[in-house]
Amino acid sequence: MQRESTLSAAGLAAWTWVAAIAIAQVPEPNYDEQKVPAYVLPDPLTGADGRAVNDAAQWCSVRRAEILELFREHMYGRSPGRPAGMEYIVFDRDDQALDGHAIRKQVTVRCTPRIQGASLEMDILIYLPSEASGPVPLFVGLNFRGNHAVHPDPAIRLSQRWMHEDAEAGVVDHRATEASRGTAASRWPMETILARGYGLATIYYGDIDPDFDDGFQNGVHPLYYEPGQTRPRDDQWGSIAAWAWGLSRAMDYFETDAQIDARRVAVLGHSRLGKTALWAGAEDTRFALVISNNSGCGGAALSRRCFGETVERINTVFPHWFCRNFHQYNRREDALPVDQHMLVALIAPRPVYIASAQEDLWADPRGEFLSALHADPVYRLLGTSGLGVADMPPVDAPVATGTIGYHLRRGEHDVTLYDWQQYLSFADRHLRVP
Ligand code: GTR
Repeated sequence: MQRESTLSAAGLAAWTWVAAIAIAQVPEPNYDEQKVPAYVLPDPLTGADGRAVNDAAQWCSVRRAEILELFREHMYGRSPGRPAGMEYIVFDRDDQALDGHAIRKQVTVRCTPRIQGASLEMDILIYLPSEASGPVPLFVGLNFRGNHAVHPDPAIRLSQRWMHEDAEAGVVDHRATEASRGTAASRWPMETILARGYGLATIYYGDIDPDFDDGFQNGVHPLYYEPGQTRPRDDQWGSIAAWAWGLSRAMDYFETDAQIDARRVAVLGHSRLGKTALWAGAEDTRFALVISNNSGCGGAALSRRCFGETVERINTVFPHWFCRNFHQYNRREDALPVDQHMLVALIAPRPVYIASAQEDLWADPRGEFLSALHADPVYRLLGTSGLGVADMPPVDAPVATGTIGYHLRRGEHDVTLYDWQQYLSFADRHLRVP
C-alpha cells in the first residue's frame, strides 16, 4: 500500500530551527546587476572530447546524451524509468461537466515497481473540450494544493494527502478541507483553455512525493530502494526528478486514452514545478512542448549569475529537491559542468517557452532570458528558428514567433491569465494540426 508519513508539529519545529540556522549562514542574495560575477558558460556545442559539434546528427547521437547524463549525475539525479507494473483506474467520468462544456475524467495511476511490492497512486484530473471531434492536444502540469484546488467543480476528488499549511487556502493540519476547493483556480483558467480547443490535465505533486525533507522515507523513492538501501544514492533522484517522473507516468496514461493526442502534449509548471516541467521535458521527449513559468534557480535561470536565489541557498532550504551531488556546487557554480541554458537545449528541437515576471527578482528574470538566448545556437543547429532576438525584450512584449518563446510579464511570482494567453497562442503555432 501507499506509504505516507506525516511531519509532526514537533518534527516540523525542529526542522524549522535547524533550517533557520543553516539559512542564516548563507550570504544575502544579490539583486545588483553590477555585482553579478564574471563567468564563462560551458558550451553546449563543444563535446566532452573538446571537439566542436557542428551538425544535427552529432548533437542527436552524442552530445545531447552527454549533457543529459551530466544533469542526471550532478543535479537532478537518476530516475528509475517506467515501472513494470502500471494500472489506470478511471474512477470518474462525466461527459456533461462544467455545464456541458467539458468531459471530465479522474484517473488513478497505480505504479507497482516490484511484484507484490508497495505501490504509488496518483490521481490525474482531466478536462477535455466536449465539442472536440478527435483526439485533442493537452496541457499537463503538476499543482501545489490538490486537484480540487484548480477548479470549484464539486465532483473533483478532495485530496487526502499531506500538504503545506495554508489556512487561507483551506489547508488545516496539513490536510485539505472543503474550503480549499477552487482556491488555485486563478492559475488554471479552465474555461479559456477548453474554449481554445485544448484539454488540461493536472496532478497534485504531493501524490508523487510530499514536499518536505524527510530523508526520502515517504513518496515514491522508497519503492525503488534495493535491499538495505535507506535513501537515494548521491546520483539518484531528488524530489524534482521524482515529480518529473510522475509527469512521465501521466504521459504513459495519455498514450492509452483515445480522446487525447499524446503527440501533442505540452508540459508546464510554475516555480519549483517549472523546474520540474523543464526536467520532465529534458528526460522525456514525448512531451511536444515545454513551458517554464517563473522557474528560477535550478530551472531556467543561469546558476553562474548568482542573482537572487543561489545554488547554496536552494540546497540549504530544500535539501531534498536535487540529488546529493548537487550540494558539492554550493558557492562553486563555476565548477558545475553544466548551466541551465543546456537544460533548455535538451528540449531542442521541440518548442520551449520561458516566462519571467518583472518583480520576481528571486528567480532572476534576466538569467532566465539568458538561458533561452544561449540555448538558441542548439535550436538553430537543429534547423529551427530558435529565439530570434539578441536582447531581452521589454516588459509585456513577448518574443514568441520562433521555437523558443520568452516573456517578461509585469507583476509578481505567479501564473496569470496573461501567461496562459501567451502559452495558448504559442501552442496554437506549434501544436495545431495544419
Ligand atoms: C521558493 C524557492 C524557489 C521557488 C519557489 C516556489 O521558496 O526558493 O526556488 O521554487 O519557492 O516553488 O514557489
